[in-house]
Amino acid sequence: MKVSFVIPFHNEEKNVGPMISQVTHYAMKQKDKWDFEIIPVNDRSSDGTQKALDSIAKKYTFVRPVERKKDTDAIGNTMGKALLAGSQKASGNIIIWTMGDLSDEPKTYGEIVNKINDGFDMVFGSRYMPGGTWGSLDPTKAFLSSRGTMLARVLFNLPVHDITNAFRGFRKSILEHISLESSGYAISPEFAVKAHLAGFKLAEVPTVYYKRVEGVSNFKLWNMSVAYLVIYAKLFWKKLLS
Ligand SMILES: Nc1nc2c(ncn2[C@@H]2O[C@H](COP(=O)(O)OP(=O)(O)OP(=O)(O)O)[C@@H](O)[C@H]2O)c(=O)[nH]1
Ligand SMILES: [Mg+2]
Repeated sequence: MKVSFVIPFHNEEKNVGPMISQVTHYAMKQKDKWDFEIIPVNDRSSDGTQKALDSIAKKYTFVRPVERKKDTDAIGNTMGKALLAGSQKASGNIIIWTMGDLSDEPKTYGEIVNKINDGFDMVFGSRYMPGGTWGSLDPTKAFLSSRGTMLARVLFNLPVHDITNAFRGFRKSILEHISLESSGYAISPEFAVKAHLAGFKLAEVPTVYYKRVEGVSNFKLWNMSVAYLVIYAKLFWKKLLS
């Protein structure tokens, strides 16, 4: 079994080193259970992110960065495409999406892998299930993002509580059955809902969210709320017609 950690980075020069060491440190401890690789995906960073990634990749062969220079996305946010590009490069049978600003709890990685080994196809690090917490996340953002999943639970009968967070693990093979259209953060709910509607088994494990300490958030609350609603409307309409 091999786990590919796909990590998006955009202007995260201060977080690149600590993030890659954090994941490496955790994954090395699991070496007797699973092999791993790290696929950082940087696009359009104007700071030293790429330089930092290149120097780490020179030292560690399990770090295989993807650099994406050009993008034509209208809203200028390519986090979704970055996650997909990294996932396509992954050689592991399990992929974990985890954020480059150190917002995810490493202990959750192992819990996600265990759940996938129990037979689930996509497992979320969940801030909103019992036992999970949104930690230092801004309360307005926490409120809206939890409502985002609540709406998906009502519309699509989703069995989990946190799909607006990209943090999750899944079998790489799912990607052969699902095509994703969102380029930005809406890829997170889109992927979850499409996997559920396609019959894949979804589960969740509690996690804690840490607000970034270094760098600047790329997340635009209003744009993203609209993008989430648009993708839900499209998927709901498709469900009604099917
Ligand atoms: N490759 C790539 N990574 C991105 C892009 N936009 C955001 N990211 C990365 O995706 C991760 C999550 O983005 P954040 O800006 O922290 O957004 P967020 O976590 O939803 O928002 P905050 O809670 O405010 O931090 C970070 O590691 C970013 O560097 C992008 O366009 N391309
Ligand atoms: Mg963040």
